[in-house]
Amino acid sequence: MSKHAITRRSFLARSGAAAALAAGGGFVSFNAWEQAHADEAGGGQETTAHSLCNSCSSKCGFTGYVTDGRLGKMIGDPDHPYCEGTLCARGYGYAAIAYSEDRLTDPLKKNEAGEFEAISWEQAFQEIGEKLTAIIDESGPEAISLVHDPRPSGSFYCPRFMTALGSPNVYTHGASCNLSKTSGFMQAIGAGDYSSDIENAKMVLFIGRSYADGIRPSSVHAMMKGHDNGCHVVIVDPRCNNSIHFADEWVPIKPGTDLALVLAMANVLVSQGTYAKEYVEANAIGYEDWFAKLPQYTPEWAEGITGIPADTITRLANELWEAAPASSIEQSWRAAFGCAYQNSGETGRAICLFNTLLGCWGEKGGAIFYGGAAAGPLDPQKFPAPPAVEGKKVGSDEYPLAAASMGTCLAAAEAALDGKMRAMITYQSNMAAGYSNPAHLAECFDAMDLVVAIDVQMSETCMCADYVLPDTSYLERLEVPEFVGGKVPVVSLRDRVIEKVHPSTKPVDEIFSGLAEACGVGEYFNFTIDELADAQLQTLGISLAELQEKGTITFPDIKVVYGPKTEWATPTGKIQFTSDACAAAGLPASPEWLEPRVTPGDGEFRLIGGKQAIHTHTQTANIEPLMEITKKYGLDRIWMNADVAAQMGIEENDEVEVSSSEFTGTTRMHVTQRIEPTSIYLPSHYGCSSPDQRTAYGVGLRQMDFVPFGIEPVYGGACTQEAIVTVKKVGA
Ligand SMILES: Nc1nc2c(c(=O)[nH]1)N[C@H]1C(S)=C(S)[C@@H](COP(=O)(O)OP(=O)(O)OC[C@H]3O[C@@H](n4cnc5c(=O)[nH]c(N)nc54)[C@H](O)[C@@H]3O)O[C@H]1N2
Ligand SMILES: Nc1nc2c(c(=O)[nH]1)N[C@H]1C(S)=C(S)[C@@H](COP(=O)(O)OP(=O)(O)OC[C@H]3O[C@@H](n4cnc5c(=O)[nH]c(N)nc54)[C@H](O)[C@@H]3O)O[C@H]1N2
Ligand code: SF4
Ligand SMILES: [Mo]
Repeated sequence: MSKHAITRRSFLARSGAAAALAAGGGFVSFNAWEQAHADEAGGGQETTAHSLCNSCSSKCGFTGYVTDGRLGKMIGDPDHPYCEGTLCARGYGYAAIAYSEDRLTDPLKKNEAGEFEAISWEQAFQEIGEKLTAIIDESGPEAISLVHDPRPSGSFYCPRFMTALGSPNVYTHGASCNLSKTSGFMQAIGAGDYSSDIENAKMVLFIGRSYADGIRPSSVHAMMKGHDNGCHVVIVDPRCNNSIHFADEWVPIKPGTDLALVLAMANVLVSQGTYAKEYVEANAIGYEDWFAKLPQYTPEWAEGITGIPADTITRLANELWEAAPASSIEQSWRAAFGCAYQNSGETGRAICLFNTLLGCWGEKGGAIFYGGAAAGPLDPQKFPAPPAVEGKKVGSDEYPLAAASMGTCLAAAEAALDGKMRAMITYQSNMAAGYSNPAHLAECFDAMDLVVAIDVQMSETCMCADYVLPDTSYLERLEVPEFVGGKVPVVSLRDRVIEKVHPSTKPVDEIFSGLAEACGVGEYFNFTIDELADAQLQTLGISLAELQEKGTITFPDIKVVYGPKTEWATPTGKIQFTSDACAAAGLPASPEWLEPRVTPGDGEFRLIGGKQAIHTHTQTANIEPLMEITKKYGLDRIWMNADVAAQMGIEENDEVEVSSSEFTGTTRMHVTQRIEPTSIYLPSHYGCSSPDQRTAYGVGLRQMDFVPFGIEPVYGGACTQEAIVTVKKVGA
């Protein structure tokens, strides 16, 4: 609980004036709600603490209000750059995890019969420690691996633990998120991310990214501002996604063909000579090579592949050029080229080259790069660093362009099948359900000698594990400070908001310290999380107490300065229209059209996924209030184009059977004009197969079940949309 507690009485005194204003304006604010419910709360003791949401990777800052030990309210922190004072529905809903009846409460061990039995932490640490050290002794530290979805403390403890054991095999969830696009960007511009300055832009083209569905509140705010400021927003998506509310135009595209669109738009500009010639000549290498290839990629050619009329392709290219440099193709995140197809990495590369033609890098309204702050080096006596590990991650030879910071965890899992990977630890990762074909991943886990899953509920990955270790919920733990880049970068803090609900759970720092001790490398973990957080902050002249009080502290000196960007962290120091690393890996030196792995024929569809605003990946389906919304609005249904459905005699809400080479399942159909005819859309959050998640279990279908296991050559992404399905009405 925060030391900076305020009493209910003082909070109400401060909020009274705001409540009066709100009532006069004809709407009820949180402050007015607070007033109205003050009596009901029985005047209990209220405390507050700043913390960070854990429902998705945005980790928005909020203030938690706790009455008599129970969380009652959360308000987004105005200074936090991702939330800007607003949390999304998932943020509120996911807080219920702390009180979920399906929480893991004790360490579990799988017995001979495949059932889990509760054991003590001492036994868990000791047995896992013995098994890990035995595997290291027999097969070397490269036979163990760890997969995590980076969170503040996880990003510190996971690599430290693995480095202490001598293993380079630390992976993020990236192979199922943004690995391909990040790796493609790296080849072109030497950076894995950029941001479209949509608030100041004249035009932004979104390709397979929906701010209004795959939510980060600040992105939604920026899109709203951009729209209000007259920015021309275009959405290229097989579905008319919910960002249409802030957009002018939906351009339906056949999934997996975005590379053809980008190549053709580049051809339009280069063949007309309407591109930022001086900028390209001064900042890029290899453009002559790419330009020489472009004439074959005519808008008419691209129309045949993408389904987008040639004159629309020409118009979009010209509109982007007319708006340049205050225009860009937005960087996207996951879907179209994060980890979807065997051409995802190359699509990412081509998008960076197209933006270069616009001369928009660093420009106001263009595509900009954020700076960030970081903690300085720690006292080596108190926080001794384990010796650096020399070797490369498993998978980096086969997937040489996979960004080294992420690696491809799928290759690590597959290495189990030939006995090379013997143990895997997962932290806050549901790899078995969400990263590729679950049946294949279960085989990989089966082939390992040891699988340890650290989670808060019985995920599908936990079901594959030999040991399951129960973390505290995010509301119950302090984590290391989180540095966030932005127009003005910040540092912010996940702090304890409530006391532990289940006494036998342990926070992530204690879990890794316990495991390290049991593996004989405890000397690298001889400090508390409070000491570590404070020491990191002190390197910047901030104390833990100060950050606990403020929640978020800004670094205004590192703010974005507009102007053409001319420095590039590529091997050549230039924007690389040709990349030696791509050529060495067997790709063309500059991007060319590359087909997706599969293409639907007559009577077939490509299965695509996508986020819904009220759910996160697989982790919120078991949250009752969020699942109620799903059920009320039939959000677990799949989508089919209305004309196609009419031809097939399928109507709204019909029960349908969906089949791929891997899986067959039944669900209900949503018939709509908001999807192009060759796609079937399956929302990404359903089909939980863990009976212990009683709310989520068995609701809807799981996209990954239909997807054949496959890894994008060279880049290492999961190829999550290289899946063909057929659909028929049940009983027809
Ligand atoms: N509500 C919610 N918000 C989230 C998350 C969440 O789980 N839930 N997760 C966060 C995370 S980690 C991420 S990575 C982001 C993901 O954010 P996004 O990348 O926006 O996520 P998606 O919903 O997977 O895909 C966006 C759109 O791409 C479209 N699409 C699918 N295939 C193609 C294609 O081949 N071409 C084109 N042009 N479009 C295609 C889909 O129809 C969808 O509308 O969201 C973040 N925010
Ligand atoms: N089916 C499906 N698959 C997906 C996606 C999807 O939307 N649907 N999205 C893709 C994308 S964009 C991404 S980024 C990845 C994300 O991949 P993951 O990060 O693996 O996300 P989740 O599938 O939500 O699984 C998170 C796991 O962490 C657990 N967890 C939640 N809170 C805590 C905590 O405080 N401590 C610990 N130890 N565990 C906790 C949850 O119970 C859950 O089992 O998934 C990818 N795969
Ligand atoms: S975007 Fe929503 S779910 Fe994600 S961290 Fe922010 S409030 Fe939480
Ligand atoms: Mo993601």
